[in-house]
Amino acid sequence: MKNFPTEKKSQLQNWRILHSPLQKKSPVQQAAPRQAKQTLRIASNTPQEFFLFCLHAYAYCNSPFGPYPQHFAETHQYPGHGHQRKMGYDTVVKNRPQPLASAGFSLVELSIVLVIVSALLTMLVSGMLNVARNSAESATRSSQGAIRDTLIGYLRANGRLPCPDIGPDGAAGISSATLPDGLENRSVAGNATSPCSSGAGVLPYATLGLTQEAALDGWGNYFTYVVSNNTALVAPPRDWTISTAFRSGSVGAIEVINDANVAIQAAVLIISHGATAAGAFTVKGTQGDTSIAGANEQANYSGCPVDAGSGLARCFSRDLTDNAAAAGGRFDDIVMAVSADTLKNPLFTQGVRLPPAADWQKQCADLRDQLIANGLANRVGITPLVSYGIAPAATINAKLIDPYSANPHSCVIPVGSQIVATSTGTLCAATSMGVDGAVGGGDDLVCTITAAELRSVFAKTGF
Ligand SMILES: [Ca+2]
Ligand SMILES: [Ca+2]
Repeated sequence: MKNFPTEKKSQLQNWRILHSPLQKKSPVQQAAPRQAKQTLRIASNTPQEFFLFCLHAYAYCNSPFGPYPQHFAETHQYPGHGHQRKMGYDTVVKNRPQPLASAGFSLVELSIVLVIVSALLTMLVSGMLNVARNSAESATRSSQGAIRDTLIGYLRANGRLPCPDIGPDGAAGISSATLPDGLENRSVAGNATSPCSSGAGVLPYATLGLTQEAALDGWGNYFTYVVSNNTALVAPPRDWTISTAFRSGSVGAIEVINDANVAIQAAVLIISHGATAAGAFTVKGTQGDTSIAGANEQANYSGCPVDAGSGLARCFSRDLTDNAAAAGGRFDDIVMAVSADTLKNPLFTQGVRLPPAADWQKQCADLRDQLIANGLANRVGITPLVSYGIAPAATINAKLIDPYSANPHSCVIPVGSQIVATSTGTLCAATSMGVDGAVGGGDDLVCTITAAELRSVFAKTGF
């Protein structure tokens, strides 16, 4: 470096050590933050000197070929020496682009890059997992909605709901060796008046006329189906699986406890055991790992054990949590609780069934019509001594079906009962328990047929 002042040589050397990728650096230098552009002021007196500097600085300069070095002139004050004017060229240098092979990263740089990349990956992976989970969850909810609608159709057509499928018909239950066949299981196979083998099991998709796929949740495992089949509680009726037991006033035998610890009554549950599939039955006939299930999940795959207090089958529907220490343990089930009204109301609005009060009144009116028809058919005598035999040959033991109870109420008209012009009193009285399922309480429904009522009809024919 001919004509290159020693002072500048050393300044240059320092700069090279700091910025050249080929130079060995001290740990302190390595840790120094790398800057894309460094400004180094070299008081070069000529452009040639400046260019020479650039070559040795292993750096791009504002070279004589490109943006020119900026001339600077400063006045410095040196104590005792007065003012001195210093002139030269400002050199703006930046690191040379380095060949990839030699492009080194300091440990700090590398770790920053790694942190950023891993953060991005984490975001990406968790985003993908969220998308997958959301999509499986929405597929699950949509399937549950379709199953609920199918159950309403089945109830409309059959006056009852199917029993759960607990394995091939005739087998004791689902095990790894026995795949569910999608057909309901009853104590007497194929006999719809016999009780369910179990109140909980796999959704009986074939009995419902659904495909196997429709019985699978968003994670490809069978939905658990829990149906009210409680015959121990007679009023209100809670067995939905036998047509003679199902009533317009039937209520659910299941309660679902939510996060607020509120019990919601349901007639049917359609349960997905979530991403973990703890306790779920798989298409292979195996059961998902039960050892990872929380206490509430356990209840959900164990057929909702009956709660001693309420006497109802109890299951749980809570927000998703991975926290095993949360009340009820970890939980990722997606539970659709279908209420009695959700199942029955479409039947009422479509006129397939009468709502309870109208149902009771219709039974009462039908009995009244029967007595009138009997009387007219067995009319004896002529005006004014006509008698109408409403039970001339046998006792009429009319069974009025209480929509709010499993028990019928009899209305007995003894043999030989007649209506004459002077007949008074009540011929028949029956009382439904009402929505509370108990006698009294101000909600009972009464059916009363009086002699005066019948006389007023008969009068039109000749009293
Ligand atoms: Ca079956
Ligand atoms: Ca009552």
